[in-house]
Amino acid sequence: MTADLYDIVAQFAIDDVPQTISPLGEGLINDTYIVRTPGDSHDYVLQRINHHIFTDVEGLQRNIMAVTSHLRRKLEAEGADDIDRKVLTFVPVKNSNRSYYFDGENYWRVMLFIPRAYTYNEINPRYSRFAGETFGRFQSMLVDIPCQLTESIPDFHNMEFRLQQFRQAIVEDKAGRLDGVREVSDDLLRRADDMCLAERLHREGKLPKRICHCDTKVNNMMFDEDGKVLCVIDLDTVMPSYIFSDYGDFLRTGANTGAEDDPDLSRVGLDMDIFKAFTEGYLSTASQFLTPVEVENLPYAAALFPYMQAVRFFTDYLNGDTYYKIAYPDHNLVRTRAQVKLLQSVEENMPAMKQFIASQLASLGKTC
Ligand code: GN1
Ligand code: MG
Repeated sequence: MTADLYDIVAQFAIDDVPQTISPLGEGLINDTYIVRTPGDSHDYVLQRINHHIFTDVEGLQRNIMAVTSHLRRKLEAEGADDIDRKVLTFVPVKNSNRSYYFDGENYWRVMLFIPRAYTYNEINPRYSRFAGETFGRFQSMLVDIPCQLTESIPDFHNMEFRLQQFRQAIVEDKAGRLDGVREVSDDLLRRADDMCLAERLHREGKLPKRICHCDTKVNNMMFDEDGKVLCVIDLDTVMPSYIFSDYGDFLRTGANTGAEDDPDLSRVGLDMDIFKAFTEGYLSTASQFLTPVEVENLPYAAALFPYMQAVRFFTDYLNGDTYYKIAYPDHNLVRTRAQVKLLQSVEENMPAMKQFIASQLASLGKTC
């Protein structure tokens, strides 16, 4: 296995010979490695793209290259310093301008490793304010990207589509697990109509799709040694979506008092301090381009993402764990229960969230 990875890295336009290649990070989808080179030269990140999930690797890489070069141009125009730490840099395949390599079986890419940068799985209010600003800025910098991006996973955050997959999993009950967990599926189905609001608004022409990150998990941001956000990573899912994706998915991961897969549900809930700090940061950079319908439905977005994630984890559980990597047999069920608990807590906090957003808008001189 290790020897193969050295062969793969040798396909890319890197002068140094790697010294070590070892696993990096905690992604649930791709396989990621850190490629260390001797001395002071650049280190790299090698990734195997999960092409069973991202079936259009060509389109996905085209999205990523368009986004990173657009962000780089903007940073240059702003006169930003340290740009190589603020946007990802992909290394082309030797003697070509291809950004990925296909070895006959797997797709690979290499990017510069960002030195002195840290990711966190948990976040405090100070960092989450920066995170809000960062994702708001990310969306706003991409508002004028001069090309059409593809949906690297079609219908990725389409709630109606996720429910369709869920209903099919119930009918098929492939792993024979449904009988023991009917209360979970009933609980999820009860909320189905309300949760499809975004798709209805879009059909009515009231909700636009914009370029979003679509996987704004806390650990997809890199911070510098002073706790300032450097850049956003994990760009596979950058695609047209509703802004709810980035707002909602950050809160789902960053404002949970417990873990995404916490087996102790008493630990799981919405942390209102994180919610407030993130929302304040997000509105400070995004309110210029958001429409009233988008702003008004931010609390809905906070509920939508734990709900959608519960539906996705539970669908995978019913299908026999074919999508998410699992660490133990009931992992997807434990994840589902934790997401439902988070959703309940978001629902309880709905009035407080609405009030806070209204107060923020008032201080920015806007109404909703
Ligand atoms: C996956 O790769 P990772 O772990 O950042 C998933 C997200 C889920 C997340 C749940 C392509 O993200 O949509 O929210 O797991 N990515 C894909 O932890 O399905
Ligand atoms: Mg990730």
